[in-house]
Amino acid sequence: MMTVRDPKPGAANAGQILDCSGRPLDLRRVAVMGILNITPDSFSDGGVFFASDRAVERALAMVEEGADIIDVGGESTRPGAGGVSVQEELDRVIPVIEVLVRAVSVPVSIDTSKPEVMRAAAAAGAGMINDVMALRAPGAVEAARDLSLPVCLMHMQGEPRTMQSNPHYQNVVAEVRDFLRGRIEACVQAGIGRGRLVVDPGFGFGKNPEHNRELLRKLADFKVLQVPILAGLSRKSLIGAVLGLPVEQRLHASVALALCAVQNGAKIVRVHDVRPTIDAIRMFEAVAGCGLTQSATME
Ligand code: 9MG
Repeated sequence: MMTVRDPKPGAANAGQILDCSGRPLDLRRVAVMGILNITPDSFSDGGVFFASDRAVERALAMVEEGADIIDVGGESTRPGAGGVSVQEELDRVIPVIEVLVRAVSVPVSIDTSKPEVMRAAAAAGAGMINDVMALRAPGAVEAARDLSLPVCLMHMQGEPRTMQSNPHYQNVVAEVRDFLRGRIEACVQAGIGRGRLVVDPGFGFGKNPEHNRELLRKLADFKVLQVPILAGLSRKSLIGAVLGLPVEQRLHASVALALCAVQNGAKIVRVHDVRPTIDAIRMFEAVAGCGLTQSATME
C-alpha cells in the first residue's frame, strides 16, 4: 500500500486533492461518491447487491457512469437497523474490496465504524474511511491514524437503532458544527493531519425533516471548519416527507438535493444514481463557472 502525503499547508492544491492510498480524489471539482451497500437491509437498496458478484457488477457500472469514488458498506445504518458482528461485516466487504481495487482505478472507500474493519479494508486496498460515528468507537481514531487514509467524520445524534425517535436540538446547525469541530480537534490531537479530514452533517441521522432542511440551507456555515464537506441526501426520508414519494421514486428529488448541497459548498456528494447526478453537477459547474468542466461544442 502506498503511503499518504498530506498536502503541504501552503501548496496550491492543499486540501483539494485527497490521496486515497495512492489514488487521487480531486476536489477541485465536485466528486461523486457511488454507494455500494452489501447488506440485506439497507433502506433504499437493501439486499439488492448482497451477493458479492452482483455488488462488484454494480460498482463497475457506477464507475462507468463516472463515479469518482465507490463507498463500500457492510452494515446498514438505516433508521432502526441493528448492528452486525465484526466477522459478518468483514465477510461482506473484504472480498468485494479486493476485487474492486483491481478492477477500477478510482479510490474505494470503506463505510464502517469498526477499527478492525478499517484495518482489514485498508489492507485489501481501500483508500478512504467513511465513518458515520466520526471515529468515536474505541480504537477507531488510532486505526485511522495508523492507516494514514483520508477520513470522513459524520455527525449522528444517537445510534441507528433509535436515532429517529424524537431527535432534538436547540440550534441544529451550531450543534452539528460544534460536534464536527470537536471531532476534527480530537483527530488532529491524535496525529491525523487536518488535510486528511472531510466532514458531513449526517442528513437523516438523528434529524427530523426540518433539521435536515435547515442543515442543507445553511451548509455553507460548515465551511468555517476548513475541511471539505460531504453530503449524503440520496433517496433519503426528507424527500418522502416533502413529496410523499416511496424510495424507488426519489431520483429526481435526490438530484435536486445534491445540487442544493453543491451550491451551498459540498465538495463530495454520496449518491445511488451516479450518472444523473454527474450530469446535473457538471451543468451547474459550467454555468456557475466553477469546477474543471471545459466548454464543449454547442450542439
Ligand atoms: C453510510 N452512510 C449513509 N448515509 C450517509 C451519509 O449521509 N453520509 C455519510 N458520510 N455516510 C453515510
